[in-house]
Amino acid sequence: MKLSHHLPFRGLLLFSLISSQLCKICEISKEKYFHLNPLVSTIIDFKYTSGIQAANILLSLRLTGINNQSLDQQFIQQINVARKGSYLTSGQLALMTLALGACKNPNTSYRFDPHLIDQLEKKFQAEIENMEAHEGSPLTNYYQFSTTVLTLCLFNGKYSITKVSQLLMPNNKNYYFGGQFSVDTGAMAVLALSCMKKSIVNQNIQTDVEVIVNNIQQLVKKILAEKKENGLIGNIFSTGEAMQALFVSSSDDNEHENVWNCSQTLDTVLKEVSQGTFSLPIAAAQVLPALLGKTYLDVNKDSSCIYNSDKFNISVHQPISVMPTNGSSNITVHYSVKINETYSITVTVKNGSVFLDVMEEAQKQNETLFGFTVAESSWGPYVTSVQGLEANNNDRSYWQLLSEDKPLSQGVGSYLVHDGEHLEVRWSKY
Ligand code: B12
Ligand SMILES: *[C@@H]1O[C@H](CO)[C@@H](O)[C@H](O)[C@H]1NC(C)=O
Ligand SMILES: *[C@@H]1O[C@H](CO)[C@@H](O)[C@H](O)[C@H]1NC(C)=O
Ligand SMILES: *[C@@H]1O[C@H](CO)[C@@H](O)[C@H](O)[C@H]1NC(C)=O
Ligand SMILES: *[C@@H]1O[C@H](CO)[C@@H](O)[C@H](O)[C@H]1NC(C)=O
Ligand SMILES: *[C@@H]1O[C@H](CO)[C@@H](O)[C@H](O)[C@H]1NC(C)=O
Ligand SMILES: *[C@@H]1O[C@H](CO)[C@@H](O)[C@H](O)[C@H]1NC(C)=O
Ligand SMILES: *[C@@H]1O[C@H](CO)[C@@H](O)[C@H](O)[C@H]1NC(C)=O
Ligand SMILES: *[C@@H]1O[C@H](CO)[C@@H](O)[C@H](O)[C@H]1NC(C)=O
Ligand SMILES: *[C@@H]1O[C@H](CO)[C@@H](O)[C@H](O)[C@H]1NC(C)=O
Repeated sequence: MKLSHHLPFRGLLLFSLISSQLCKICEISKEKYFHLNPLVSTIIDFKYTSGIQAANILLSLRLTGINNQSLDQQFIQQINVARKGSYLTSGQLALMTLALGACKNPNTSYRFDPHLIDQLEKKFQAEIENMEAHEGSPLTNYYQFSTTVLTLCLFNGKYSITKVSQLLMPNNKNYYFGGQFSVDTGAMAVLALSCMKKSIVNQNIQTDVEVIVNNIQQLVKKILAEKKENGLIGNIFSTGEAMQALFVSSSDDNEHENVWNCSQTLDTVLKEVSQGTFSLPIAAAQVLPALLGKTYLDVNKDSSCIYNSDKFNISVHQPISVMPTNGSSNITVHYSVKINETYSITVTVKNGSVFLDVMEEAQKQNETLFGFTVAESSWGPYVTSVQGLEANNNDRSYWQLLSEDKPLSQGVGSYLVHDGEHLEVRWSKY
């Protein structure tokens, strides 16, 4: 009886071990490392980075071993300035903690600054309390909540495993923005849950493990359902973190290889790298670990990360190829602000302009209808108000960006506009 019960399980275990190894192979081969030069150059060009950008970058550099002591110090300094400066959200503090603690001895790493973990535990508690008081809505969002859990898990902070595994159920509304599953958010949750699963198994606590494994499997299904023909998962900016989630969960889902061709995804991402798609340092930092087969769970691997910066020509500045702009020509663009009514205008801007230039031109023409404000963020300018109407997390409102009625995957500071295009900012709920 016992034997027949155990045999199939052992077969399954063996199979899942093999499949997890197959998945690990999907990282860029050494001969192709030069493809990553534009990413690396963008990342270490740190002159204008904010604290949160610096955290994403340091984390990425340490995980991939593309740093040296002087670079390391520069980013640590920027992070410390940001920590002392303004109020930090849970996810911001979590990312800084991940970056500062990455690649240290796991037994001492969380002692690099004990206050960091204490503070993060408080941020976690505040997210929970907000969810309990406001119908399940976190203070920030589930991407940040998951990053916080992941960090507490990796550095032995305190959090309720039972609560988290209930909150990170795959049908939770916080995985969705405007009815659309957020791949970035789901991926971060899978990373957090996978860390939790590991620590539970290591401690031999069986409670909650079933819920956690089930959450991981369902979330991975949702992530894979967002895979496109060309191998991208969600969009180009979520693909790196989705790959991380698929790497760490491969042992929970043996069917990965049947539905996901990892090398196809890798090839497509590399093509986008060469086209300059990752011109924002934060975008480059988020995609880089996966391309080298690393995940955020490697942050406290036993060995400290290996320095291998000589593999890249990082001292050679090789700026990302930007589209040559035709300075002399002008283009005509249609722009609308939609609240309940639609207010439209046609403006002329220089060829090579971004969405923000169009908004500024429209504002010049009629301040009442097209006046707007932005706030600087790690991804560039974020539109906070139009016509004086302010976006607000508490009622899940935001200004959505669209072109030809389709949501954009870039912000107003990055999106290049085309002649004759119809652009819109729409008052929306997520
Ligand atoms: C949560 C989230 C949102 C929320 C933000 C509010 C909230 N409740 O937190 C909502 C749904 C409103 C949102 C809106 C948009 N988002 Co968004 N968002 C995210 C997500 C999943 C997590 C952000 C986060 O918390 N990061 C962690 C914290 C620690 O960092 P942070 O810098 O403090 O985070 C703030 C900024 O990221 C800002 N923010 C969020 N999205 C965007 C987008 C842009 C362009 C800017 C400038 C800022 C910004 O809000 C965060 C919270 O305050 C990321 C995924 C990712 N990979 O980062 C996408 C992501 C950043 N968003 C993206 C996009 C495209 C948008 C929109 C432009 C979509 C659209 N078509 O309208 C709009 C922004 C429009 C505008 N008004 O300017 C892209 C950016 C890609 C790029 N190259 O620019 C990402 C990477 C998702 C993706 N894979 O496409 N977003
Ligand atoms: C680095 O640069 C040197 C000289 O410019 C070149 O020979 C070498 O192939 C480059 N290495 C990579 C990985 O790009
Ligand atoms: C961490 O501590 C454990 C238990 O004390 C020990 O077995 C392990 O070797 C240590 N790891 C490192 C990298 O020092
Ligand atoms: C996976 O993608 C690679 C690269 O695009 C391709 O060469 C290969 O044939 C694909 N494999 C399968 C099983 O589809
Ligand atoms: C570290 O890397 C930076 C950026 O590539 C380079 O300018 C600097 O000389 C390097 N420092 C050391 C000590 O190698
Ligand atoms: C705008 O510039 C791009 C790239 O330089 C060019 O291909 C395009 O024809 C230009 N459009 C107009 C209307 O001048
Ligand atoms: C483009 O627009 C600017 C400002 O309206 C104008 O000064 C310039 O002459 C225009 N250029 C062309 C080629 O039409
Ligand atoms: C730049 O614009 C001028 C005038 O509109 C046009 O003649 C020329 O072909 C354009 N060059 C490119 C590279 O698009
Ligand atoms: C839009 O119209 C609805 C119904 O008339 C109204 O309740 C709401 O306040 C309006 N929204 C805005 C932002 O003006
Ligand atoms: C802006 O548009 C409003 C509504 O159409 C109009 O009443 C106002 O006169 C316009 N202002 C300017 C400066 O054109």
